[in-house]
Amino acid sequence: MTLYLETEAEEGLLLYEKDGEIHKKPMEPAKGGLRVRVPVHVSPFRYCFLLPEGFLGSHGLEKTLPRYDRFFHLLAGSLPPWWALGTVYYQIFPDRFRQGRKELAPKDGEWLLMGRPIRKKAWNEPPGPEGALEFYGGDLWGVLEALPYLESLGIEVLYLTPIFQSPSSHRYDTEDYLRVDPHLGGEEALEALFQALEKRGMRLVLDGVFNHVGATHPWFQRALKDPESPERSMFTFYPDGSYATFWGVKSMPKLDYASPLTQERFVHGPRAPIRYWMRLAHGFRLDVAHSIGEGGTNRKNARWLRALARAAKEERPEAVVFGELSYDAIPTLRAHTLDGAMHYAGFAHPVMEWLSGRDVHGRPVHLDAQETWRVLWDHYQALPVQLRHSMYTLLSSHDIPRALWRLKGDVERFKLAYALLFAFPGSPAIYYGDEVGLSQPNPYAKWQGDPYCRAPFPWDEKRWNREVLGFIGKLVHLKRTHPVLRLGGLLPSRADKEVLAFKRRYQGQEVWAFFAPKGTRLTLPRGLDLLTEREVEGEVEATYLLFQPL
Ligand code: ARE
Repeated sequence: MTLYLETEAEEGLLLYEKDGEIHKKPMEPAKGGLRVRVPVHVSPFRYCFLLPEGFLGSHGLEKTLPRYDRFFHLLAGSLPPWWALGTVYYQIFPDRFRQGRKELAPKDGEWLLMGRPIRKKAWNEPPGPEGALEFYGGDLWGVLEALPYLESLGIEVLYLTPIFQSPSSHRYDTEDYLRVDPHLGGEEALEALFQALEKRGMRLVLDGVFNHVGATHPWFQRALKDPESPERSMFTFYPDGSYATFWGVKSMPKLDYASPLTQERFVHGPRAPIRYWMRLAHGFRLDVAHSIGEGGTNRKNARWLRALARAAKEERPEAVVFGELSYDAIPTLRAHTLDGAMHYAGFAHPVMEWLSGRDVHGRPVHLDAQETWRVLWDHYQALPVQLRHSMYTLLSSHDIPRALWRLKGDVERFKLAYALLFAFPGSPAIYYGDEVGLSQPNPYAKWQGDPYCRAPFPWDEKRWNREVLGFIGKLVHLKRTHPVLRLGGLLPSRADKEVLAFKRRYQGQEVWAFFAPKGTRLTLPRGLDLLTEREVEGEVEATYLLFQPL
């Protein structure tokens, strides 16, 4: 395989690791930089460069030889499908997006969840503190109805949070993996949605909750009631009678992947949901991917992530399988596991900390543009080279406060954040409603995402922020029509306390991106302002700018 390095340097060496030793290979000049053929003999293949100005590894230039974990990592073997590179996702929380068939909605008090009756709320009521118990009655027929809207926005892939039969409104407590929740329209609605998406050239990613099941799942009920049952092996029971869970949540007993029965039911068997549903999906997001493993822990985590991804691809070779990795995604991704990650630490957290002055829990933090850039750059550089463009990258999600709310309704700053999301490498994800300026009801004094970030989508267009909608639509269009934004490498540019700037470069095309919440003055050559489609040259004032030199 040939590696290209975009650089001004005229000579350089490739340094790579083999059998614990460093080997050297001279690089030859190529257009815009240097080139070298690499002998990939193990995966990950670890390498860095020696250039006249120093060693270049995943943490940037260093004066001395970097440690191995600061080398670049190249994976051999299966790659993310081509369509997942820089693609535009739209995340839907099915109970809250759109109601297609009123009669499907659960009725007030229809069943108990953790001993309490569920509630049916009106579409325009704000979400209250009872999250999991509150149903609005959105369904998959509603999503189907909304496809013209989503297509006109330019969305390429829908990611739905769980849709299988479950007692809560978030449906992360699965009761039956082979049944689409009847309140969402059942398999008939999923099939119709899938067909309609395919017709439009769009795709569907489902949420795979395979770390735990819901406590009402018959497998767990059997295990709980009968210690002799075969299902007992699927979970981890402790001597005091308690059992392993997701995060201490009793209604979510954790699966033990050491059990052959768990393996059969979730990985190898034909009815393993990740196989079974590949007929009606193009991929899966693995919920709590970092936690899946054996013995009530994440032991052999990489092994089981790999096995799950392989199972999906056996059914559909072009499937995408990415993990929810809410901490440091790098070690998991380097271990040859998944096609990418729904991640927070590498983008959403630093960007929102910089722009809002608070972390995801509402604690004050101070991060300037330069420090923010450092985090983004380090994370990007440290990713396995093949996965940089398939990372599911977001600003808002169903687990964290909405970006607009965190920015206290400051639309200009919100636009800046979205422009940065779309300019940065990765697959940008729009959380339903962000594009029309949907925010959260509660005051800032009570800092919380879930359940307040899950308000129903406002279909009354009078409530839409048209400016935001037009702006995000424009960003989607730019991402889709400019291969440089989709596939281009990332290059550092100016970074100081006030301005975060970088370049993207791809096959001779460049885009320069500038972000300065307080405004900045730039001196530019002749070029195009991609957002306004106007030609600019010389001194300009900007808070954000996507610029293409001519
Ligand atoms: C409910 C309540 C919460 C309460 C929680 C614990 O609504 O207010 O805090 O219970 O008692 C699902 C539902 C949630 C529900 C939860 C438990 O959607 O509404 O919460 O089940 O019943 C961490 C994990 C990460 C996880 C997030 C939520 O590492 O895997 O927390 N995300 C997934 C899904 C969730 C889902 C589950 C897991 C369970 O996306 O929607 O919850 O299936 C910071 C923190 C991290 C945190 C991360 C992301 O970085 O430090 O710990 O991740 O943010 O939020």
